[in-house]
Amino acid sequence: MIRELLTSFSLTLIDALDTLLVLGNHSEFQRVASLLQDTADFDIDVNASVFETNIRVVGGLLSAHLLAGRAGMDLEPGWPCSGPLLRMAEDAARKLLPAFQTPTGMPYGTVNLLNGVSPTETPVTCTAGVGTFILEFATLSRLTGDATYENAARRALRALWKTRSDIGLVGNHIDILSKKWVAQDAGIGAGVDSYFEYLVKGAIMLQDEELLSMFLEYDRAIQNYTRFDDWYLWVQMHKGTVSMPVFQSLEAFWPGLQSLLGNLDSAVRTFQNYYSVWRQFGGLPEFYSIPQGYTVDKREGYPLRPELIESAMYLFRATGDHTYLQLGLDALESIEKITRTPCGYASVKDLRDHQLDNRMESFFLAETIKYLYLLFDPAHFLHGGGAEGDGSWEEGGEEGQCVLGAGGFIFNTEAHPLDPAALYCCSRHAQDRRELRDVLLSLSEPAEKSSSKSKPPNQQTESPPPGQSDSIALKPGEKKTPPLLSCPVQPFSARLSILGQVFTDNT
Ligand code: DMJ
Repeated sequence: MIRELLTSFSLTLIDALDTLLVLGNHSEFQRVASLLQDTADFDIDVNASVFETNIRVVGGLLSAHLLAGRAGMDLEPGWPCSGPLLRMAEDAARKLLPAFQTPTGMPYGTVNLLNGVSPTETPVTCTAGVGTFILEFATLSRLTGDATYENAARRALRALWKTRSDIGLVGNHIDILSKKWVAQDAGIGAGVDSYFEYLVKGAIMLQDEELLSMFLEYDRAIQNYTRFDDWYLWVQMHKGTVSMPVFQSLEAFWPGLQSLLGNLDSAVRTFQNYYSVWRQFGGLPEFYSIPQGYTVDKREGYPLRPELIESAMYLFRATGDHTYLQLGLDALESIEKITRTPCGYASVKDLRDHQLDNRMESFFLAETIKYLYLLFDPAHFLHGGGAEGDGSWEEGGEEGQCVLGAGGFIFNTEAHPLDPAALYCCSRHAQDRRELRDVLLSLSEPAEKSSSKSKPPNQQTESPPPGQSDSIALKPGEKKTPPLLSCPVQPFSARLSILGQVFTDNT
């Protein structure tokens, strides 16, 4: 599937584009961004994974769009609320929307980019394939003013939330039409991982308490039923009995996520468990049997995944402990010594004998390299929180009203950074324009007529995303509440520290 995507719409180029900027290669970023604008085509007869296309292509284009100014690209007036890379991201996302047109709102796993969902498509989707859209889709909606994307992602999230078991867990694969759980293993790894990641990061990026409370409820059940000695096992979602006592390499994102929530002690202990596996093999095997302390048959490979390095980056930022730099050095050494080939870095087929595979995943360029670089560059602008004049923020928007990057960045699950300040700035401008239009309409037209025109076309049937209310005109008895985050008056990091108290109170 990914191979198909790669050849037909430049998946690797899109996935790797923002890494060029992170490494400081502006000229190559500009060349590739222009090349993509001239050549990438999503109007093709290809069956694509809805999840992968979203995290790699939509996410990659959105972050390239948001970073285009720093890369020295020519920006059109109105950027970051408009721009060619944003339009490309929207084109790609529009191709995914037919998958969400289901009675439940939960998406199919695969869509044909030209023809929509095949009538023979399976309705069985993994949990992450349902719940990993809010970051990209809300970014699109808030930058463009078209609420369709965020509404689709939220509808899917709410539908999935309702399917949790009586003990508060979700399984691995669900029938999106009947809402029946087809695979009932509950855990934090493959098939589920980024669902939890998006509840937390969505809560932070959108200052959204609904997403946060969903996560906190899941987290209570996860800690209760799946955690043993700071390992996380797989359990039956209805009974909580252990079904697979394995650690999967994909689970290594969890300590990083915990550190975002302020659960540092637990994050550090779990990281140490995972790091001990890394030291045993010089990499993380896809599956590791906890009771046996060894790899699992046919899952001995290490496809250069980023997750442990990603967690090391967050934990080094949070603690300053050099253990995390040591993991970075170990990773660099393994990657250079074991996986380097004349034309790329190869996935390790078997960590026991360091046999290589003839493939390199695009997440190696999008994530592994980026997180490694950021681990060793704590002053990088993507870490945020810098002082005025250190390049951590830039101006954007009409007449430069947007202060971009000042509140840090949220990485999507493919390590594509998204800028919450841009979202707030663009949705505020869209709101200003709607308010101005409402005022002008109310002056020129009779009351009922103007009220029927007050919604933008895309919001006629769906409610707008929070922060994008249609009108400033207050209904009788209604109080105007200030937005949770006001850009650019208050830096995002300041708001985050307040939200952090909510996180720690509950855990
Ligand atoms: C990436 O494609 C994403 O992080 C996804 O959520 C799962 N992990 C792979 C890389 O390991």
